[in-house]
Amino acid sequence: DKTMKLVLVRHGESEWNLKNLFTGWTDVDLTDTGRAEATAGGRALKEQGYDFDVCYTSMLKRAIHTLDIILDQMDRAWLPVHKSWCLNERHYGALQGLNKADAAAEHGEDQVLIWRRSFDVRPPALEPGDERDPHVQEQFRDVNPDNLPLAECLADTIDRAWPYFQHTIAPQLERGRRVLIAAHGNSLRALVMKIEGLSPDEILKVNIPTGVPLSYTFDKDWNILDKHYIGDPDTIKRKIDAVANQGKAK
Ligand code: DG2
Repeated sequence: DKTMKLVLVRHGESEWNLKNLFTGWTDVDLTDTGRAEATAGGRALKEQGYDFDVCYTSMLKRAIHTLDIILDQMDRAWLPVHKSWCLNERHYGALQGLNKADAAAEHGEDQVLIWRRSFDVRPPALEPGDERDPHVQEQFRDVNPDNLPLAECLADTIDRAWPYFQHTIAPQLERGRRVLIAAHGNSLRALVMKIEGLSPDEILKVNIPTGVPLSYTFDKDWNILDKHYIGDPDTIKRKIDAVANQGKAK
């Protein structure tokens, strides 16, 4: 079997997903619902016969804990896990901590859609030295400061997530290793855009549900032989619509 197997999963519901706040690099934990989503995702992977050789995640605990829960469900807590800031969520700049529905009421739903889903429009940046500035956060002290953002559009996230995928993850897949990546709505949209060769217009409409594994099978030339979410189609559609609707004014 010369096919390559990759599964992507967005973390389960976080404390700030529940409050509908722009999160980005804010290091909030999962809610009980989020932990239950991760448990269900891990169980579904096991039931459907999935297995992995190596795992990747971000440096943010909502993704790390989701991966831990999934691996526990699969009795694979011993698998190697690599953490990188390159898989962190898109940095949401000065929007971090604002409510998405309030922002839509104040600035309009069109503006919020641009902030959330445009390919190359950056949200407003943090002031350097802001307590949310990753340059002053201990968590990112080992990252080259020149690489740390004050705000990112999706194109910026692609510029760090895609080279990491190409140089670090893709060689593992090409050697036949089965890979699981636990990351975030927009860092996964960055990977999906490149993996599927989508245009900025096409990726605008892509919303990734929380805690639902997305399975890809490629041939040796990276053509997609199969792509599907693992779970009940109605539940998945409801979750995708809920993500899309987070930017509507109440
Ligand atoms: C969300 C995504 O990130 O938000 O940063 O607010 O996946 O870590 O919960 P995640 C955030 P949207 O771009 O979907 O608004």
